Amino acid sequence: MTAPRQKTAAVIQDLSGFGKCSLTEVLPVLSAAGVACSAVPTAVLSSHTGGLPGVVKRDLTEEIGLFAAQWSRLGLSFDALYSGYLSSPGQVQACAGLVRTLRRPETLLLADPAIGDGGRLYQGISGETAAAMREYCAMADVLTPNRTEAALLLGEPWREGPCSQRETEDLLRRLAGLGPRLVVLTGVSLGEGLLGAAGYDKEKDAVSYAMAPQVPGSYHGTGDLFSAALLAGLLLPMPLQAAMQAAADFVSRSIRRTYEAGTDPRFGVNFEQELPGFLRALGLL
Ligand code: PXL
Repeated sequence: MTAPRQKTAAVIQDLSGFGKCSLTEVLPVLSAAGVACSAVPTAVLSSHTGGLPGVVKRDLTEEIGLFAAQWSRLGLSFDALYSGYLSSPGQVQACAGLVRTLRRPETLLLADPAIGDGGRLYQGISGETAAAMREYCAMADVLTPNRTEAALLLGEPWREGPCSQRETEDLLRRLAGLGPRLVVLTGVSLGEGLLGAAGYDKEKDAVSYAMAPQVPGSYHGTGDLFSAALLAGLLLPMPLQAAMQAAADFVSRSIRRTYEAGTDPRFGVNFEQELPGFLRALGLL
């Protein structure tokens, strides 16, 4: 018997030295799930910008196209391209160029439009970057916004508080209208003490939910962690709802561990020690 071919992914986002987000989360999660990863660091930062002062940053926007050109000359292709946080319109456009260069018909493009949370754009993300992200997201197969990003992508005002199931499903359909065939909206609650995601498959016109216990507080990097875990499941391949549930449980348990340890929420969550449980949920252990 021949072993199934190893899946491959290229991850396009920043390398933030401290604070666990972007590449320092996405690469270990995908690698643990058996995916061979390549990385396009769009910038190198001393830490993420979510409440940690004095960040030192080196932008690598120009290198994005150069990476794509070399990889294209090498004849490389990937089962998935995954883009996350991109910090300027030029960086979003460079990422779109890389996608156009490296994407094949069978490549799954996951775009996590990491532009905001809590009703606001992230510090340093401009309205122009958000507009460029909206245009770029039309290319994606899978879109994974949180509720703030969903409102920003659709140009709608932010509304605090829970969203009804009807409103959520309407939102999913409108996000799919931007282009992606799968939309997974995070930060959705189907009841007191639960938090998770709502998914929409445009081809099947099917909505599904995945809920996990909600942990108090707001922890940095959990959106990146969720999208990485979702992609690991989708590449197995696993059905959308099962991949969403495994990702929601993994994120919830990682936050629980961090909360119980009393770690500063800006320092990122302890996902490392939850990786074995996540791999069991994927049927890999
Ligand atoms: O997790 C999103 C993210 C990624 N990268 C950097 C960030 C943020 C959110 O603030 O600052 C550098």
